[in-house]
Amino acid sequence: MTGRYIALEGIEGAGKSTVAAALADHLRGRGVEVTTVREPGGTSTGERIRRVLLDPDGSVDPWSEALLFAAARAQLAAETVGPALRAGAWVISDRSVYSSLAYQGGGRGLGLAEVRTVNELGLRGVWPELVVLLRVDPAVGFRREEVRDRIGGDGIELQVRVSQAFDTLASAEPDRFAVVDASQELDAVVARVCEIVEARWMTSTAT
Ligand code: T5A
Repeated sequence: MTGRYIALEGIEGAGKSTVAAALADHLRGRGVEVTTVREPGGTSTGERIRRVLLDPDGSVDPWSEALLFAAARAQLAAETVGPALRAGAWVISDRSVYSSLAYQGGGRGLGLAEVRTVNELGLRGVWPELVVLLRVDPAVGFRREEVRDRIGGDGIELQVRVSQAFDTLASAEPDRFAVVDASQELDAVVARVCEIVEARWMTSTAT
């Protein structure tokens, strides 16, 4: 048996962490075994890489940045996500490989295809089955964010480019992506995301 791999995506302040936790609670309430992870991070190695990547005082070249995100993700796939899926758990991930495509590929201008290739090498098929894109105006997301990391500190212009890249990715893979208006009240966003997941995989047992 294999589980389901669901990623919450979007720009800073879209609500990914909050909605990922609420979705995990919802699914556990429905009897599903859930593993939650975040990117970058989620493993001891990955959390160390996270500190390097997000240190506001750090200096990281764009390709070094892309490769560090890919390295943290490869570790997470090997150590946590792959084994959880093989054991039949559902993995809810706060960000995923699609963040690298949007931020490094689109936002930093390294190219979506190039960044996809380096990530594919490390992930070896461990790839999100459903990507929920929480879509919000960059100015709104930016206002919601309480603490700015090194990448958030690069300003709203980066967020605008990242947001455009997410839209491109969603259009290119409409079966994998579900786009949700994250400018709504939080309760409405959570309800919509739970509804999408239920409709995709749990319709026959939905209450
Ligand atoms: N990154 C990451 C890359 O460049 N490449 C990659 O491959 C990866 C994986 C770290 C940084 O790394 C970059 C992107 C980031 O710059 P992170 O730790 O996920 O990524 O950091 P952020 O995205 O910056 O996390 P945030 O916490 O800002 O955003 P979230 O998770 O989208 O938002 P959340 O849930 O924490 O909510 C923020 C606030 O908004 C409120 C919440 O209550 C909270 O106070 N909120 C709402 N308020 C009103 N209405 C709603 N609908 C709301 N939804 C949330």
